[in-house]
Amino acid sequence: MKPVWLALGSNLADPLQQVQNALDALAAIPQTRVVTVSSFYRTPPYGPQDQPDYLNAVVELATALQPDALLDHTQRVEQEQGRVRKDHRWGPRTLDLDILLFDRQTLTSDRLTVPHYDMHNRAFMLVPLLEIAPAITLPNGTPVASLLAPLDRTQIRPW
Ligand code: J1D
Repeated sequence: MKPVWLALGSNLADPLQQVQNALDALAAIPQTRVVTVSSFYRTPPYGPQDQPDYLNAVVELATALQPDALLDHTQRVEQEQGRVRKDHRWGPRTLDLDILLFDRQTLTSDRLTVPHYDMHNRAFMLVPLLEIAPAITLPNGTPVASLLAPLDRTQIRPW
């Protein structure tokens, strides 16, 4: 079993329910268990501002799956749980599951970039990650805490 850190994000009207459903679905992935879940954070949108605040969290999994197989499952969960019915049509995606770190591996493929390509800019990923793994490092040895140091984290609050 290898440790994996996943970021969860939702800005649905009821993101708490979205994220709780996602955690249940993650716990049901074969050869995988949920080890630790961070607190839930309320974070202002990064990027386009004309949208609601997000609920962000990070979960540590232990998995015997290969990275691509785990991604198949997380993308399935996004599809199944991350859409809401609106006027009989599938609404926009409301759940994001991003693989931040997969053991100590560095991966670059069409589907997957690990460590996550933009985590160094995203305090909403780094704050919950460091809550549950304060001493964690990137595969190249860089402490994740040093990525957070230059970022503004003042807007990241408890949900
Ligand atoms: C896609 O790229 C996936 O579908 C995969 O196929 C692939 N991928 C590559 N590397 C991956 C990896 N390490 N983990 C998972 N998938 C990987 C995903 S992606 C899409 N999408 C980029 C996002 C989604 N989130 C947002 O857009 N602001 C706050 N406060 N909180 C948020 O959660 N999320 C945002 C934005 C709108 C930017 N702002 C946010 C939040 O990043 O990596 O191509």
